[in-house]
Amino acid sequence: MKQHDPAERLVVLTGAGISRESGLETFRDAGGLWNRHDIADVCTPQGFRRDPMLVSRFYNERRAELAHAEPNAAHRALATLEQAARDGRWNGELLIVTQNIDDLHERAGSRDVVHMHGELRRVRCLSCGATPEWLGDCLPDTPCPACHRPTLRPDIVWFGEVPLHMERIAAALAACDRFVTIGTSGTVYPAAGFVAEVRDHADTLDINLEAPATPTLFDRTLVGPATRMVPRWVA
Ligand code: BJW
Repeated sequence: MKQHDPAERLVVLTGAGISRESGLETFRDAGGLWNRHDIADVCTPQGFRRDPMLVSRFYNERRAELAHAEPNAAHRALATLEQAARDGRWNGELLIVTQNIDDLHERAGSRDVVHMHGELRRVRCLSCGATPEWLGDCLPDTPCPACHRPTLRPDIVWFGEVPLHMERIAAALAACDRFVTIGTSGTVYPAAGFVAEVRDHADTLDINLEAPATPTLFDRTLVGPATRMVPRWVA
């Protein structure tokens, strides 16, 4: 069978800003999550060991908020682009690498999505390694559905832990012709370093509500809300 050889290989890295207009908070913006929560308390393995109830409640609340959130025009525009590749209307290939733990890309219709910081709608068992889908509350004494031990944690990558799917991401970055970031502050590594990895072989574009405060490594920037800028860029 002839191998499909797309004319363009596109990697899109999304951050909390793409889901802001769906009603989900970002981290570092004014009024964002880190204004009300201490990162060391809720977003590190040490914080979870110290106070598993506090961390469980933090993620239970966010899981409940996610149940009421809907994908927006930016998520849908990316899903439409992937569909165009499947239908042969665009001779390209799109991989979405998201730092977000929400499932709004998938609910918009995207299929090729890599969650490098984990998923809110999963938990992970520290005893047996199962990662069952989880839609309701999960507390420190909740038993694992597979091994029945009360050793579940959010399936989230916290600071100091290794992000997921790094081999697949590295291969996609090495092969891409175009790299686009949407709604990320570019402050958390390794994602913040991707633009430096690709800029010698790929066109780079950053889409963000705010103009960059310092000189950036990107070839181009589009400033404005994701729901307006992403559909315009994809069109
Ligand atoms: C809009 C908008 C609209 C608003 N339209 N735009 C010193 C130097 C370098 C690195 C380190 C260091 N010390 C420690 C490290 C490593 C550390 C790190 O990077 N720390 C930095 C703080 C310095 N990183 C790690 O520990 C990572 N692991 C690691 O490095 O392992 C080593 C290793 C790597 C690779 C291979 C092998 C080994 C793990 C990082 C885990 C991050 N986890 C979190 C929590 C996830 C779960 C949760 O959601 O609770 O991930 S932290 C948080 O930040 C979350 C996000 O995914 C991540 C990035 O945030 P994001 O998405 O950029 O959001 P914001 O709020 O920062 O920005 C929003 C943007 O949107 C803004 O720019 C707005 O303007 C914009 N916006 N509305 C368009 N409508």
